[in-house]
Amino acid sequence: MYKLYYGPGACSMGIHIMLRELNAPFELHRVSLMDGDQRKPEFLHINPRGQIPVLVDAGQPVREGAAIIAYLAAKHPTPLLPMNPPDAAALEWMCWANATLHPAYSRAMWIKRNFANEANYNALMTNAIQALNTLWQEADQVLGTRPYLAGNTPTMGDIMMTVMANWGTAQPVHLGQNVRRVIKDMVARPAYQAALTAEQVEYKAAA
Ligand SMILES: N[C@@H](CCC(=O)N[C@@H](CS)C(=O)NCC(=O)O)C(=O)O
Repeated sequence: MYKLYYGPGACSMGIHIMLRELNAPFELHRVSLMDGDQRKPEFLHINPRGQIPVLVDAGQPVREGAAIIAYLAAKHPTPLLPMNPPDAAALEWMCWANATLHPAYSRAMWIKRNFANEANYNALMTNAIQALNTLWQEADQVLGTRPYLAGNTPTMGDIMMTVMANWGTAQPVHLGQNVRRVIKDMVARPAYQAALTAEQVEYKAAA
């Protein structure tokens, strides 16, 4: 039985959806980022970085979203991330979501958390939103040439991108029509719907 430390609607939701897609046995442990649970000693013991997601497999913590996804895909062969042989495009887009799109959102959120004065805040936020729009434009262009980010079938990159598309930012982010087509498709999957219900999250980005 896996244990997943998650925050409702956070990046951990992609792992939650994956566990459901794989029909893997798991239990959820909620970490409230709003309440600062991630900085409490009992959680820092599990992840000294004070971040979710963490997957615990038979007492062994697996940290970092991309590592957890690759770990699960290696243990439970899945078309969502073929590992044997490895699918380069599926790995690339899974990492794009986790290691490129996610930090771009974090940047926008950290400005909100840390801004020094109103003038700086507005300039930094506009810049951060522009960076996000450039990334979404790239995804939209790719999705204009093929059904899903990595080719003809959905992979973890599509799921992670869909989770992040639902994150609120202080200024609107533009999602193109091809991105919207794919996120609607992802959200309609039973595993996605079940994860939204379990985490009590409303999906707003596909409207
Ligand atoms: N590189 C990490 C990033 C994880 C991350 O930023 N998680 C956010 C939630 S989406 C978090 O736990 N934030 C807590 C905080 O910033 O205090 C990963 O991919 O696992």
